[in-house]
Amino acid sequence: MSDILIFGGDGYLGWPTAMYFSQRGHNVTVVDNYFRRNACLELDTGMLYPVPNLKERSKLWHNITGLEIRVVIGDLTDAEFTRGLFDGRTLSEGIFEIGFSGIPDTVIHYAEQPSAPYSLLNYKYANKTITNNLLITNNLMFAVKDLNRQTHIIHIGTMGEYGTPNIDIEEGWLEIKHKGRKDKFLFPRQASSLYHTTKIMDTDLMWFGVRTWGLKITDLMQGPVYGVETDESILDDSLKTIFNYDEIFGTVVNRFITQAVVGYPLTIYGKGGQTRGYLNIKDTLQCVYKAFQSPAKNGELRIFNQIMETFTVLELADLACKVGDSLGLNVKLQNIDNPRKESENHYYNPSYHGLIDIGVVPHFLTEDVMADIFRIVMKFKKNIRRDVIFKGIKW
Ligand code: USQ
Repeated sequence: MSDILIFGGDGYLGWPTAMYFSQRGHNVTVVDNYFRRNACLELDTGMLYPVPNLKERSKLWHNITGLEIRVVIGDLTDAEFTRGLFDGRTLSEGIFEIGFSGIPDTVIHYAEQPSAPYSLLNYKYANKTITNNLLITNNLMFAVKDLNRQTHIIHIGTMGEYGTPNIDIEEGWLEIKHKGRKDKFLFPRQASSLYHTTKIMDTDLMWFGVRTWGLKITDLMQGPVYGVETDESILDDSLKTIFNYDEIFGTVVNRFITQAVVGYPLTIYGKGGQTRGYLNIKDTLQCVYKAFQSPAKNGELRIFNQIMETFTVLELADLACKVGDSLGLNVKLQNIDNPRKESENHYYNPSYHGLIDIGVVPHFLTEDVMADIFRIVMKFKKNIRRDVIFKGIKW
């Protein structure tokens, strides 16, 4: 049994990850300051269904499974608060119950502002994204450096760090030959949003920590995630993760399904040739778990590309159309002027075998899998707000 700290335990991926680890017998503590919920409220993004707060979710989880997920509410940009999670102070202040050693074996770091459009709303949201994301990563790094260098950090990066270069994308590293000599460097990064740029900066911070202090870190370069249910959330409707379909926090597959359900023509940005690597939310959990089971070594920044298959936006729209029609919906598509600055027709050939090599078994986006997500969204059709689907936040 391991002590696992999950930073950002209230988010789309954080809460399902907490249940996944708890179900497998680990001592799980989630930390969150409700950044995402508050941002949804502030920006009036709407949600498919209401989600109980962390304490309520944890109580429900305990009632159903007999297992305990500890909850700490606090702001990880505060270095003292973060350090308290590693040196037993928080324990002595009575936030943790007996059982938590105060020395986590693994920290899973999801506590970041995850939306590209949010980061480009205006300079204030750009600043919030930069300060939140970089301070939390830096606080975590220093806490581990000063208080326990055996803690394995699993950080969620993004495939967006690489952008869409005209060469094959490797898993994190590239060997370069130059004037008869060679060396290995981080793969060139060129993000197309400020949010994605903070993830590049995270990687740079962590690479510094690994080189200088011998920290052990896994950085998972994740593509856009889709889906709702996991094997744990199906135990009760109120254990479902937060599901956004709005322009700011909704990712494209979840958005297209929701749009199809309410008869809103699918919002294909530009030509729709943008290709990305996608994964089911169930695979995020699997990938993080496998990375935890076979940790990086001290002095290693291990990078995996966390995607299972690639699609263009058009391919996703066609799939949503086909599946929606088979469920009796009349799905329409529309090409709208792309509010983002991104290539709409580009080379894309990322490598992504590292996670498979350590045992991940992918779920693919088949018609059946998409139909299951459609059925869940259809159950909540009355909650879907058309006015939050497209606002046109420009880069
Ligand atoms: N897109 C549309 N129509 C829409 C929404 C999106 O055509 O209504 C297009 C976008 O222009 C983009 C693609 O679909 O080309 C993916 O967009 P997205 O909003 O699903 O994903 P993105 O903004 O890239 O960000 C999401 C997560 C982020 C994560 C990233 C992985 O929000 O946290 O890091 O996926 S990746 O894209 O690989 O960088």
